[in-house]
Amino acid sequence: MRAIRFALLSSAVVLAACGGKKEDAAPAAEAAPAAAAAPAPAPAGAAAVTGTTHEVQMTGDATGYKFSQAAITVKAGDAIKFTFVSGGPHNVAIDPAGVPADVKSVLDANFGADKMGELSSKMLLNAGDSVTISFAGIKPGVYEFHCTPHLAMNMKIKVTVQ
Ligand SMILES: [Cu+2]
Repeated sequence: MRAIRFALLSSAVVLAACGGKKEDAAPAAEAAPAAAAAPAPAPAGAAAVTGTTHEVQMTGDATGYKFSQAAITVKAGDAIKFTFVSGGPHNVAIDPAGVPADVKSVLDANFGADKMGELSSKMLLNAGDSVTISFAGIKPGVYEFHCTPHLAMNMKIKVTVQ
């Protein structure tokens, strides 16, 4: 039975390598068993994530434009992964005026090297696109983020860093 399962997995790998349909996610999972236990990688240029990566969805439909929660509490060292679900484009940004001077450069870098501008993430254009912001090295406080395209529609999320 074990040999048969191995043979099936092997043929799935060959099919995937040839551009055939993906039969099974198992071979990829087996290839990288350590990935699940390790903290999520920080975006390029950002301080390393040492804690939890929280998931937040970004949606837009007939009921409005919003983050999946209006407020979230994280610990320094955590990260938030923002994922475009519907109604984009979306991004994640914060008004520089709302960021203490001694936090600004670290938080800006924590948006990642592909950010669109100071304290403003890249634009997410397609469903499934995401941006991860590291909160490593960020002083405890309350930070009010928004989506730039939908700021006028009140698409905001309050992040409390403990
Ligand atoms: Cu938006």
